[in-house]
Amino acid sequence: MKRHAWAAAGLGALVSTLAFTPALAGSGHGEHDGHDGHDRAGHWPQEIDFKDATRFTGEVTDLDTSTDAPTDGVEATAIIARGVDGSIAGLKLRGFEEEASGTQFGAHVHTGPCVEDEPETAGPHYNHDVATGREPVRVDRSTEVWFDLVVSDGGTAGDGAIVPFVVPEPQDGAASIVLHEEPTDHDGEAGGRSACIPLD
Ligand SMILES: [Cu+2]
Repeated sequence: MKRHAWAAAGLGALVSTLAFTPALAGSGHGEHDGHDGHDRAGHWPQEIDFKDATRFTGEVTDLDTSTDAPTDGVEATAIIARGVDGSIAGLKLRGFEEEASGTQFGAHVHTGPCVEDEPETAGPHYNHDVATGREPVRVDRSTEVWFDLVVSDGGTAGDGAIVPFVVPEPQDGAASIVLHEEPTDHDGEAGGRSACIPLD
């Protein structure tokens, strides 16, 4: 709970800091000494040794073209940055219609790819306990990547997540982010699947 509040509050700083993190700003695998932030001292992302990141920018994939959904035609920017023993993920959406203002819904990292009109192809949530064989499997913000989204008056929505595990590469089990119709409940359920953001 505390971790998530911190993550949400830090998203703005996270996104701007990511842009200035040498390992991410360059070709993606550049060397850095990790001590270049004296004017940003105490800024938490400096404590994470980023190894690499997955990024996507573009229109979301419609998982149900037969019905109108608030996410139709929305543009997404997603980034998942992997550290040594944790990851940070950021999701930004823009281009919602005016009447979508105030709409709340959940999104999660899923295992399968985005295919138009095939919501089930995106598979289940990526769950780190399932991936590593840990029992009993926990379904929460410490084992899965969840985003809580609320559409602003300006037609945007965004959220961030910090997780205590390394999110795998897309081909190894974290292939997409699925946007759902409802907010995420305690069991990780968020209703139907409206759109999908490919990470592969
Ligand atoms: Cu989901």
